[in-house]
Amino acid sequence: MHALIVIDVQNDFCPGGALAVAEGDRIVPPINALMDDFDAIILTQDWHPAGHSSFATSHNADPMTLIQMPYGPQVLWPDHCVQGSTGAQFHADLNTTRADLIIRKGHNPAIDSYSAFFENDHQTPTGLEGYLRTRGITDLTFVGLATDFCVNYSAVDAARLGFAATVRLDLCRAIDFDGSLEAAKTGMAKAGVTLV
Ligand code: VGL
Ligand code: ZN
Repeated sequence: MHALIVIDVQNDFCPGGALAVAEGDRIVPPINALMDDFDAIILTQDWHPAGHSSFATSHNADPMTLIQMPYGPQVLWPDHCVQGSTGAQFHADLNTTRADLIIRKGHNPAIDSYSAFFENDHQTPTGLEGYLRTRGITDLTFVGLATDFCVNYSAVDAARLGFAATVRLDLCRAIDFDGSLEAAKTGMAKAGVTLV
């Protein structure tokens, strides 16, 4: 069983959004077209409460600066993907009808969650691993936003958990903050993720 995992294709990560990723919207039609090739479709949705601890505004700090949190370093982001907001909705053209599961992450006010599997403490599970295992899904292909953050963390966790993990780099787009894209590619390859 091979699942397509579509990471955070939401308005705030697309041009015009609060944390816009260049060309983030360009991947939507080819992702829709790819869905027919998979046994299962899973979407993730970044889903933060207002005042989330990953927001720069919560610390009176500038966006894109780094702070130390109890679980390690954390980039402070512009307010984005606030629960129930238009920015948190999926891109209007994304085919959400085909989705078997939508997993929401980042809802814990105190911990960010880049990965679809674990919050950024690397311990608190989202439940996705259990869902995949009980459905007999062994192979995962990742697409979506952003290559260097949520796709990267999700794919690395998947490989560490023993899933066969592939990232379609052509169907991802990156924030590329301070060398983060190159570091992510190196880290994913080292973790055993297949980069296509
Ligand atoms: C993401 C930064 C903050 C992502 C989510 O989807 O890559 N990046 N929240
Ligand atoms: Zn976020």
